[in-house]
Amino acid sequence: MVLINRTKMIVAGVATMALALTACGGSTSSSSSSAAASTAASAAASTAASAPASTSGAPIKVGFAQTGSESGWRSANTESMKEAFSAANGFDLTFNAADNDPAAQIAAVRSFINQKVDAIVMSPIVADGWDGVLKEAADANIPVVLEARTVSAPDTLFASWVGLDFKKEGVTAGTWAKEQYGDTDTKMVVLEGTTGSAPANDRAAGFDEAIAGSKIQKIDSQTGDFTRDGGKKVMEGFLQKYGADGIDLVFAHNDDMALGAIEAIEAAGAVPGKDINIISIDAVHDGMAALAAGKINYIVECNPLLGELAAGLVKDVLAGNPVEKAIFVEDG
Ligand code: GZL
Repeated sequence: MVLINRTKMIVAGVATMALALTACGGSTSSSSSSAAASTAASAAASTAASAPASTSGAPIKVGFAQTGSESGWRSANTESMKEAFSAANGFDLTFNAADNDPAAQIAAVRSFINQKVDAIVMSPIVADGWDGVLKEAADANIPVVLEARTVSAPDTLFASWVGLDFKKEGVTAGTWAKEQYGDTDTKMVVLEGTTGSAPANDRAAGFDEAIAGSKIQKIDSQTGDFTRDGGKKVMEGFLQKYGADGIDLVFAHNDDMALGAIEAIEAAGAVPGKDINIISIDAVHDGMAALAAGKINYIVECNPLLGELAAGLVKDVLAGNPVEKAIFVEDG
C-alpha cells in the first residue's frame, strides 16, 4: 500500500487540492541524469517490441468508464482525469459516463474490450458484479486500473487501484461528531451514498465505529444516491416523519446530499447548522461555501484530483513496470 501526501494550494480563489508526488513517484519516463535517461531509453527499446503498439510512439488508447455526473466531486474528478489522459500526454481517451447505472457501466467496459483499447480505467459505481467483465478484459490482455471507488472482485482481476481511504473519512467525521455531540442525547439521521458503493459502505462503517459508546442515536438512514436532489428528497421524508424538532444531526456521505438537506431544512422553517447540525464529506466548492455560511458544521475532505496518478499507473502497467495494488491518496 502506498500513501500519497498532497499539498493544498489556493488557485484563483478556489480551493484546489493538488497532489505532491513524494518518493513513491508516479511518473516513470522522465529522469534528470543522462545515465538514468539512457537506462530508461534502453529499457523502453527492449519493451517496445513485446509491448502493445502504443509504446512505439502511437497514442495510448484508453477507455474511461466514469460513474456519471452525480456530484460536484465527480465533475472535479472527471476534469482531472480528462486533463491527465490528454493527447498532449500521449493518450487517445474514449470517455463514457454511465449516469450512475451499474449495468450501463459494465456495458461501457465491454465496449472498450471490443474496441481493443490498450487499457481500461474505471470508477466502479458499485463494488459488486464486476468479476465477469474483468475476466473478459484479462482474457483480452487489457489491463484495468481502478480510480476512486474499488470492487469486491479479487485484486488479481485489476492492475491497480488509486483512491481515498473512505473508512478513515468516516472515522474522522464520526470522531468529530462524538467530540461535539456525544455527551448529550442526539438524534441523528444519515444520508447514505449510492447503495453498494465502496464509499457508502466504508464511510458508514467508519462513522459508526467512531461514535460507538456515545449518546448519538441513529434514528434513520437512507440512500440519497450521492445527488443533491436525492439528499433533499430523503431529508424531506425524515422531516415529515420526525419533525424538525425530532432531528438534531445529519451525517451526509457527501456534500451534494448535504446541500439538498439544507434546502429541505430551510423549507421546513428550521436553521441548518444550528437547529439541525450537519456533517459531510468531500469539501467541494459549494460545500465549503455552506461551511463558511455556518450551514454545515464540519466537512472531511475527499480528494478528487486522481488523474495524474491514474495516468502514471496506466503508463507503468503498459511498460511492464511493477505497480502497487492499492495507492491511497491522503485526505485532509
Ligand atoms: C469518492 C467518490 C464519491 C464522492 C461523491 O471517491 O466515489 O462519489 O464522495 C461521489 O461525491 O458521488
